[in-house]
Amino acid sequence: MRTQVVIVGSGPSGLLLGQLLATIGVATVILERVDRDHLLSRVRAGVLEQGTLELLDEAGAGARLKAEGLPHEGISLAFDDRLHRIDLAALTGGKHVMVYGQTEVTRDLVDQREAAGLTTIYQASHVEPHGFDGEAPYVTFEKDGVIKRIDCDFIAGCDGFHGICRASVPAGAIRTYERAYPFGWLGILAEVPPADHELIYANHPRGFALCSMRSARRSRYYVQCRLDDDIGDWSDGRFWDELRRRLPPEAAAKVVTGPSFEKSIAPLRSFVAEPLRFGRLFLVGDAAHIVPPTGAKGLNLAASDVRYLFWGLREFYRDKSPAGLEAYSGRALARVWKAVRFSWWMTMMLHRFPDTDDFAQRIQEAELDYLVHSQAASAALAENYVGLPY
Ligand code: RFL
Ligand code: PHB
Repeated sequence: MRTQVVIVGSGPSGLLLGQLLATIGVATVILERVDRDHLLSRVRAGVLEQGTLELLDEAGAGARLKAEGLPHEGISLAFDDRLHRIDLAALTGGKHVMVYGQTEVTRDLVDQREAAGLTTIYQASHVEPHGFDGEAPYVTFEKDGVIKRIDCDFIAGCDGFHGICRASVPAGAIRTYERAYPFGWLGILAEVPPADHELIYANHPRGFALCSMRSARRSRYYVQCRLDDDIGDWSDGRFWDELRRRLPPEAAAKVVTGPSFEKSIAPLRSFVAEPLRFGRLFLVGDAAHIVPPTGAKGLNLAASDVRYLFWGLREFYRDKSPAGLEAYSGRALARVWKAVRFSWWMTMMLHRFPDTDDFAQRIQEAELDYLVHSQAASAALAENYVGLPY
């Protein structure tokens, strides 16, 4: 079997790249480890930058997003028992973000791919990229007990943090940077109206909390927890009590409780691998970098990488020029590192660290106070939150 680009991984990066390439007639095959139902049941990100919306639209997957997404023009920071609104739109010349679940983004892209009759091979195991340092790369995998091979021009490693593509690069050719944080986020989904019409990021002596949503009837909440916490010890009752204790009274009073239908703990990590190109293999999205979710940047960075790689592949196939592919790693990483910085900074400012001394605590309080009272500082947060320009 032969195609132009083999895409490993059918998460948002792989699907979006596949649909964009389809708009210029470039053939792709997606190899995905899990089955279709599993893929469509994952709950993750919720905040999309305008640049991500534009790219989804360009890929032909923007219609439902425009009809059902919730545009947000502000967020609130909560500390000292008060809410402080950051007016994203006023501080950025009218920009906003869209609240729309990653689960829905994935579904829209899968629908689009299926409608176009493009190939995705689910439950492909033992996927392995080969020959990407030469002119004739190929990928092998096992499906239903049979080993298969696809020859291609390029391999896009869109297979997430635990994927095989980054792991296939010789150790001496790649450099990684990492920071692990000493806590996790316990997240729930519940069929209850959100506490507020905008997101609330709370710094409280008991730990961070976040009020988010998926729709006017569905809420997404998170509380900072210990990394060794057992999910079984977090009953719904305990979760709701803890959430309300960490919010200012005016917000806590508006929390509507109900049974959760999803509950999980995620560790927080910053990670970057460099470069993003190894001959004819490209790393994209979580396969190359991870940010803590505090800045709402992971999915948006995946879309940012896809945009630059799409430009490079378009230049290669349409104009017969390798320049865009050669520029991919540098262009993408410049944007990645700024989002890594922003996500790290939001994480440091909003969480309680187990080993914080009094000095560090007072610095964190001064930072929050400065942030909400300085137009320049608020504008810097807003500019990053809505997404830096391309
Ligand atoms: P994904 O989504 O991990 O998809 C990778 C796909 O590759 C498949 N795969 C393989 N396939 C074949 N062979 C192999 N060997 C394979 N190994 C893996 C996997 O099954 C999977 O289908 O990576 P992608 O596409 O780069 O997308 C990245 C985003 O999913 C991620 O950055 C975001 O979810 C991060 N994130 C957030 N991002 C935002 O922009 N805004 C947010 O508000 C936000 N909130 C979050 C988040 C992530 C969270 N968690 C759980 C990590 C909140 C949370 C709690
Ligand atoms: C979410 O709705 O899941 C969400 C929103 C904002 C974040 C992280 C996650 O910063």
